[in-house]
Amino acid sequence: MSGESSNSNGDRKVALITGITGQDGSYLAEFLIEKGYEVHGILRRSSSFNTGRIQHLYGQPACHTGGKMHLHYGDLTDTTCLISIISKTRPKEIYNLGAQSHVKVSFELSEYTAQVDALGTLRLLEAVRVVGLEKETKIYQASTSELYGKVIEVPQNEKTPFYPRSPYACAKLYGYWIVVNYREAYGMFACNGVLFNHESPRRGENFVTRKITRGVAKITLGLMSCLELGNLDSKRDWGHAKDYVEAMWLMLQQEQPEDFVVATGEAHSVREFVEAAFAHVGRALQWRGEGVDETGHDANTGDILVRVNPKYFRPTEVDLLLGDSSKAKEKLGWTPKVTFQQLVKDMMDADLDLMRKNPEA
Ligand code: NDP
Ligand code: GDR
Repeated sequence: MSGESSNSNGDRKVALITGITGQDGSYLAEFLIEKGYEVHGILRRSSSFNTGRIQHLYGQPACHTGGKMHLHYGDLTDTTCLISIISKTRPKEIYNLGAQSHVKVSFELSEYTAQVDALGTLRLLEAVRVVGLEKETKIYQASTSELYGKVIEVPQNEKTPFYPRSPYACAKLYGYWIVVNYREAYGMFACNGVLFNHESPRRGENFVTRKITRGVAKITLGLMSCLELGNLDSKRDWGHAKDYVEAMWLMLQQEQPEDFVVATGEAHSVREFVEAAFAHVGRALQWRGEGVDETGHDANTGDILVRVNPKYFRPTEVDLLLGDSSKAKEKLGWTPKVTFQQLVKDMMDADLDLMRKNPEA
C-alpha cells in the first residue's frame, strides 16, 4: 500500500462497515450498493455461519470478481487488523456499527462491552489517523438513545443531558465523546447518530420486539403456548431499521459533521407491542394480576398467552425513550416512513412466514 496521504480511490465511492452482519449493517450494505458504492465489511470469525443477513448480497457473482461487497475478517478488539483493513480499502466513509449491542447482556459482559463499544471506537478512529486518512474519510458512529437512560426530559433531543443506565450505555457514552473529541481535536469528519430503537424482521431474536413477533407466530401455529417477558411497562420509540440506515448515510453527505437524533417521535410500551402483535393474528389480550404475577390471557378462551418472568428484568431499567428528531428533519430532510402499526405487521408477517416454512427456526 502506498504511503500517499490522498485517498487513492479517487472518485470511487468506497464504504467500510463494521457490524455488517448485524441488523443495521445488512440494510446499510443493501442501501449503499444500491447507491453504487463498493462496500467492504468486517466479519468476525465464528464457529458457525454469521452471514445469514447478508448472504443474498455476498452470493452475487459480482462479489467474487471485484464487485460490490467484500468481507474482511476482523474485530473491533484488534487494532492491527483495523489498520490493515483501512489501509487496504482506503474508504471514503466508515460506518461503525459493530458492537456488543444487547443492554441486558452488558451487565454480564461489562468489560468486553467496554472493549468493543468504547475502546473499539477509539481503535477505529486511531486506525484512520495512523493510515493518514483523517482528513479524507468520513466516519459515522452508532450512538444510541440509551445514552439518555434515566428520564431527565422528554422528548429527548441533541441537547438533552445523558444519564446512562447500563454498562452498554456507559461504553457508548465513551464512544460518543471520543468521536466529538476527535472531530474537535483533529478536524475529522465524524458524526454521532443518536438513534432510537429500530427494528425489522432481521432484528436479533433476543431483543424484545423480535422475541414477541417470533413468540406470537409460534403460538399462532401451535408451536408454543406462552410467551415469557420481563418489564412490560417500559416505553420505547420504535422505528424501522430500513428508514434509519438512510439517516446514517445522509449525515455523512453534509458539509459539516454534526450529531443527530433519529426517532419517530412516538412511544409505546412493551405491553402495547405485545397487544398489537396478538391483534395482528386476531387475538385480543386481557391482563390479570400485577408485577411479577401479571399474566396476559386470550380474551375469548382465557388461555394464558403471556407471563412475566423476572429473569428478564435489568438491574437498572430505562423507563421511557421518546425522541425529537426535528434537527434531522430540518437539516437532513429525513423523516421516518414506517409507522408503529406497519412495523408490527412487517415483523409479524415475516415471522409467520418463517415459522410456517421452518417450525424449528
Ligand atoms: P446487532 O447486534 O444486530 O449487530 C451488531 C454487529 O456488531 C454484528 O455484525 C456483530 O457481529 C458485530 N460485532 C459484535 N462484536 C464485535 C466485535 N468485537 N468486533 C466487530 N464486530 C462486532 O446490532 P444492530 O444492527 O441492531 O445495531 C447496530 C449498531 O447500532 C450497534 O452499535 C448498536 O449498539 C447501535 N444501535 C442500535 C440500535 C437499534 O435499535 N438497533 C439503536 C441505537 C444504536 P456478529 O454478527 O458476528 O455478532
Ligand atoms: P433496548 O432493547 O434495551 O431498548 O436496546 P430491548 O429490545 O432489549 O429492550 C427493550 C425494552 O423491553 C424490555 N423487555 C425485554 N427486553 C428483552 N430483550 N427481552 C425480554 O424478554 C423483555 N421483556 C421486557 C426491556 O427491559 C427494555 O425496557 C436496544 C438495542 O438495540 C441497543 O443496542 C440500542 O442502543 C437501543 O435499543 C436503542
